[in-house]
Amino acid sequence: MENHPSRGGLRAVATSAALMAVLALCAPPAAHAVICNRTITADVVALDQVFFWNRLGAVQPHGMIYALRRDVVPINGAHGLVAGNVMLREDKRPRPIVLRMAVGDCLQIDFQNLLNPTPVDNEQPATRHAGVHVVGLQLVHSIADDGSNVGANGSSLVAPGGSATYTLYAEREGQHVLHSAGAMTGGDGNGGSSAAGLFGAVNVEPEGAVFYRSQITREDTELATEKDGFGHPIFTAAGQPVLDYDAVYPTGHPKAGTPILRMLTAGNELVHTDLTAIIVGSDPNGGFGAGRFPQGTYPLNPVFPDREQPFREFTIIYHDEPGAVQAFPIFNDPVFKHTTHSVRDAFAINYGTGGIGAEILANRLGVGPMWECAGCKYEEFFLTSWAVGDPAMVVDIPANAPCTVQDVKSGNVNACTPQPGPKATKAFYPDDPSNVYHSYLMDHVKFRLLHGGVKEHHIHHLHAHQWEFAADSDESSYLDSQAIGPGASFTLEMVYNGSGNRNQTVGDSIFHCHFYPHFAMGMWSFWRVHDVLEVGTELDAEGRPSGGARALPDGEIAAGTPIPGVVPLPGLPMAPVPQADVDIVAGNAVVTGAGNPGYPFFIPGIAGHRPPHPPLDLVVENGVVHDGGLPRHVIGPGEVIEVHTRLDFTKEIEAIEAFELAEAGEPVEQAAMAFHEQRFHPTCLPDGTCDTAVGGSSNVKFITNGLPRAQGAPYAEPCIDDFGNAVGSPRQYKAADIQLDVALTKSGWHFPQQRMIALWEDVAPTFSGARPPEPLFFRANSDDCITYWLANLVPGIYELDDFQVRTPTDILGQHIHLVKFDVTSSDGSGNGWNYEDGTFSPDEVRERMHAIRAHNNCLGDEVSGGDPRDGTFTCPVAEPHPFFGAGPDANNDGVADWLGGQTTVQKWYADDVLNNAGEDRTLRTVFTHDHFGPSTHQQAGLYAGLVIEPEGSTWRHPETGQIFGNRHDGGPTSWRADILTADVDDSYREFLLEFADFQLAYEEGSHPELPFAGGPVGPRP
Ligand SMILES: [Cu+2]
Repeated sequence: MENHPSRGGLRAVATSAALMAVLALCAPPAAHAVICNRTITADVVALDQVFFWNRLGAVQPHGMIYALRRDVVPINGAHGLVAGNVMLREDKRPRPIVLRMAVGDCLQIDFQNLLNPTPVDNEQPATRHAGVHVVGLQLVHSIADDGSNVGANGSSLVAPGGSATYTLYAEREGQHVLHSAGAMTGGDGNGGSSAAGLFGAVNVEPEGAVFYRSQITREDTELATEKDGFGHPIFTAAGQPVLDYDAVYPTGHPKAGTPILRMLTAGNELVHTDLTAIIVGSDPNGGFGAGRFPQGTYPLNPVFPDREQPFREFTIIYHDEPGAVQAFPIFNDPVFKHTTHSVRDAFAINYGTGGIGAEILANRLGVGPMWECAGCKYEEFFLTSWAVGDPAMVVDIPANAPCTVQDVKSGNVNACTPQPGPKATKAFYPDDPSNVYHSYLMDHVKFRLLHGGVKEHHIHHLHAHQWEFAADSDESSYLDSQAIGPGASFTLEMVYNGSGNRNQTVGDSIFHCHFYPHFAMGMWSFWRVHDVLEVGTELDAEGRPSGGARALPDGEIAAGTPIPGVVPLPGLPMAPVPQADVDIVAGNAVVTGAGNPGYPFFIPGIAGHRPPHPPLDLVVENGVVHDGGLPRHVIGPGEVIEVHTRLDFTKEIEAIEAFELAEAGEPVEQAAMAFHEQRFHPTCLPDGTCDTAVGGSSNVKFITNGLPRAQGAPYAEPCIDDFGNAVGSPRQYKAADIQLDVALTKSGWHFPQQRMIALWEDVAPTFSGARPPEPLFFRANSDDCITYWLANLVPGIYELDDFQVRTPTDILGQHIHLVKFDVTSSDGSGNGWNYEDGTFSPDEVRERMHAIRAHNNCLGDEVSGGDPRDGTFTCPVAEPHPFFGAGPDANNDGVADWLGGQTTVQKWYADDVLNNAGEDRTLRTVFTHDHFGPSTHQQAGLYAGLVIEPEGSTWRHPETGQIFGNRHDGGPTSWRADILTADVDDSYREFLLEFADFQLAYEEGSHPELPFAGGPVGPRP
């Protein structure tokens, strides 16, 4: 503590009194020896480990990681486990190590440095000393527990071969970045050993907690299942296996005597270091309510109605600057690298990435799961598992084979040619095959969010679920986006019992860095919420899904890819077993039998291709379907014309096989809707206690949404209270995405491809210049049930300009934050195995019609017709948009631009956010944007804001006095308003500001050769 020079007698006295008080508060640990509830031991080594970032081929030859000694083996058995001769066991996926302890425990890390004494390549730091430094935990014995070499302290790092012990104490729940302080910086400030992967986490659980595995193989599910006297597995009356959470591997098994699910041995040694876990507060092997934490463990907060349940934990570590070797040599090509640099695999979560560049290139090269996806154009298929598989999957033959690291680094695009077509035959690591984190509907979930990287800040954003910044405060900020910097960490406790949120929405919720360049460079993953029990995919002797096994579809791997067994939380009603059967035939899921097959098998997609729109997604108004003449469908292989140059990534479908899908849902979708329309499903507890009487009065019911299917919400009606009742005041918005030349400054700077959102009645005045262009700001009152219509009047191509390459932008969506919605169908995006929830550009509608007509040998064309089958799905013909008509012909191609225009539906609920006094704090300010092409055009203006006002408010223009929100399209609206609240004394004036960066703009009169070069029609600001 610094001694400040005194500036006067009185001041000096005050200062020293304050100093004394501070000293008393931080009395040194030596004076109060730490008393450890338990001492947990972890036998940790550091090793060099090559790992793949994903299935397309990005690789980390210079990888350095931590692992438990029991999880590594010698590379050369003859030399034993010595520094430089170490690798992970074959069945163990390279992942950041996660050590767990509880409040009041001590953690003793017995560390040995088994790194190669010399760097394996010139990407690794030269320093080979290493240790384990944990950010923020207390040192128990001495400064030697710090795992560092700083100041005048002795070094607590060790050279290769050396060992050290670090003992740490935890005082409060949370999570702590763990890393080596041996090589903290490297060349170009790249972060040394952390960039290579040498980091992990220590998670501190509530006092007394016991930790279990959450995701396991089918084999482990079977081994952990209770057996009868004959050794046969015991199943509940509803067909689920009865689990013994404390089972150990049997005699004769290579891991005999080791706990299967429990992460600690009886002697408190950590034997599992999974990213995911089940955290339990008391004995899990019991009936209803088993495994709970003691009452009073957490303060009350109405957005967390039951914080004492056992919970599922996802450890999510963002990291950057890994120096990954890319999948394809084109990333190092002297010309092309300027186009591909910003889309390489460079930003990661838990040693996995899904960079958009390699995905698009794989499609263009005809390799990987997207190898024959004709409909995959550009940014829009980036996140759909239907086309690209689950993110960060690792397979036996990567898509870039036979390219080597040397080929890729050479920067010579001709150094190798990836063998075209499907090559991979299996996905590895069936308990952890991808960057997908699993739970069941209604599971209480906490994210342990950490930044293990070295340089950049990130914005963790999660779809369809929220947390509060400080869950222990009932006045804390309600969030779905939060900044995190290197070394920092947060616990994100998910509101309303977590999985599926208040409306029990099944499906994939993506989380990603909201900095788009980082997102595009691979920083994204999924939280998958299941509606049926998953016991793990049955595998054959080679580790592939067995014939007839339930597995995920795949565009490349014919046997499909494994689904981990998702261990049920103890003491809670288990998800039912799937009703209809699933097996994989030639990569596609085949559903047989009646009832719900479970997510994602009710979604009628084709593996390796873009998924269909959701059912009940097209607007029907006065009996007219807003489909532009093209009904709901899914497309398969086809013929395309494509360009991929440094400046142009155009792709057009020429001929395509398409299959019409019922707008009301195919039979399998209707079966899943019927399942989710039933709120209570009698089921069993993990210990075998059942409620098999339908309508019986026990608590053993699995809960789903229970309200009828609706437009924009086929499986999870958002306007619902916590007891399953329909709620909310209806509010309707009708909006359109438009493109026009917008003036941005008084001096005439303008942007010809400005893309923005306007309400329907505001579109014409905005085009004519009568209304100044502004971001769409719109409002709802708390408890409003919002139906949002989205028409897309934007061209299907972003034209080449001085800023960006020519790219397809064939679909736009309205992704929204904070409000409640059905994530499969109102996410405004196409993430994971969900539907493609967006509105096609009229250009895309006509292009698909053209290709379908070509495939079916229709006479004439999609604009004028000319075939007797015109107007059927076989020979579709474009229709004008029911509200906007056929539109202008701004691009002078002889076809009205809006011919074929569609309108789709989103449904959102502005639910309340109560404090302990029962006051509604409202969701407040809600960001909304397109999620299909944000890297292309968010900076071109495509963003908006929804503000949730107090319940019962009216809104008024501050200057004209006009009342907002009474028009058929939800307008009028503005960035400013007087908010007249129910209690007039609370009324306020509101100004809404949308900050944006990288706005594209041209000087007045520059580049007359560009499209729309005539300058803006509209007024200057
Ligand atoms: Cu980021």
